[in-house]
Amino acid sequence: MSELFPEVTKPIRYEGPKSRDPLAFKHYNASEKVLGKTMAEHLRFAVCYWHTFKGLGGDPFGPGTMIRNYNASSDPMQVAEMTLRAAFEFFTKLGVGFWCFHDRDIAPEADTLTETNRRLDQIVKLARKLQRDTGVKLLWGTANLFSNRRYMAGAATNPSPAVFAYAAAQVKKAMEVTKELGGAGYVFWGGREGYDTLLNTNLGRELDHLATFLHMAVDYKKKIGFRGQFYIEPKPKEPTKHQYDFDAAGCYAFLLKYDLVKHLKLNIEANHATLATHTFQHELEFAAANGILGSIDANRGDLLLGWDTDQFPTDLYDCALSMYTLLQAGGFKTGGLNFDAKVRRQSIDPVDLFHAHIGGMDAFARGLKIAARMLKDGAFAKFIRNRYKGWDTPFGRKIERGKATFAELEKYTLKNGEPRIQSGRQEMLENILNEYIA
Ligand code: XUL
Ligand code: CO
Repeated sequence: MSELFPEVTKPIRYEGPKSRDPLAFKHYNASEKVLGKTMAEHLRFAVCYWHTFKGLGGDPFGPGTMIRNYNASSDPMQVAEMTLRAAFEFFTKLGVGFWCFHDRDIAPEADTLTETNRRLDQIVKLARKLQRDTGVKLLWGTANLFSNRRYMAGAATNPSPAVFAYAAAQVKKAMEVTKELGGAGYVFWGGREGYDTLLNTNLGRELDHLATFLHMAVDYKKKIGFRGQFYIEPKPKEPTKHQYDFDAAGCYAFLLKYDLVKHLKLNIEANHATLATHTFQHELEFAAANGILGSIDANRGDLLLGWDTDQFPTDLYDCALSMYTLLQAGGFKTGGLNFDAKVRRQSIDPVDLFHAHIGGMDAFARGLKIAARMLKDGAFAKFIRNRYKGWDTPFGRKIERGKATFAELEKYTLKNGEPRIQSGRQEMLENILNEYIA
């Protein structure tokens, strides 16, 4: 097969901020060190298979617009192989270290589970070879438990145990192939786990089933010796009206209630955060504060569109603030920045995929450098420390340790009267932030 990306004759290089070449990095310099680690080590970029190679620009008003040469066959397995080869050509030319996939992205579903699994094995064999040849690694794998009509009412939260069982069989296999490909993680995104109307839904029972499902996955993980990290990916709505893994806080409560918190971390997606009317940084900060920040699906939404538009990240504030939270949390361990993002429907050329990813990688590289400077200077940290300094006095510490009583605090207040209050200095801090972004 001819190359998919003949326009890109050589790997994308770092040329620095003065470069005007649209096919060069201006800020992402893989081997450049920031706070003691290379940018590649910090950012751990991954390309997602579903949008980048399987998405062709279809929307509710019309079919795909993009014609790709790897789809030019009537044999679905030949298409699968050609797509995989094209994907690895893309990864190597772009210079990313990782990829992510759903089982059904890489191998098409057949009429029976046996045949479907055989197809998957065939493709995974090729993926193993391509990973070995190129050095590209698997950040995480996952199962598509939402496209097939059997999952219309959910997978682990389906009213039918037979559908639950099908989903279990599918996840079992997806975990096996993720292990085989050396995946650093495995993601559970809610898919259709949620409801469209409570008139037909037993919410409590469905949540119990979801927890049972995840416990079975934890058991199987141990059984096969898969050492990758499990993640759950919050999303508040779409495709269902209410997704159970609504946001980071909702997921945390669920994990705590069902004793799963030591087994799963979160995969935070920027556009899912905004759908939940949170900022991206809020979701990361909440996860970090509770020790469950795992990985990131990098993208952005559109303020004027209320759905998961999955656009490529370009907002420097978002990139800087998210990296600031990540750096303070100690950076990625098993996770990375997976571009769960798609080019717009009119961006029909294969080269558009390069522009999109180069832009996203440059935006996060800038974000990383800005965040590193913010961290080094310590301006915000110092301000925050000072704002809470009352808690470092013997009086504050006693309350924090849970050693004070209401009666004591009443006595203190009667004696000391009205507390002195201080400005939050938001505008000053925002001005300081702007100086870092510039
Ligand atoms: C859907 C979404 C998924 C997950 C993987 O909104 O983000 O692509 O990341 O299933
Ligand atoms: Co995602």
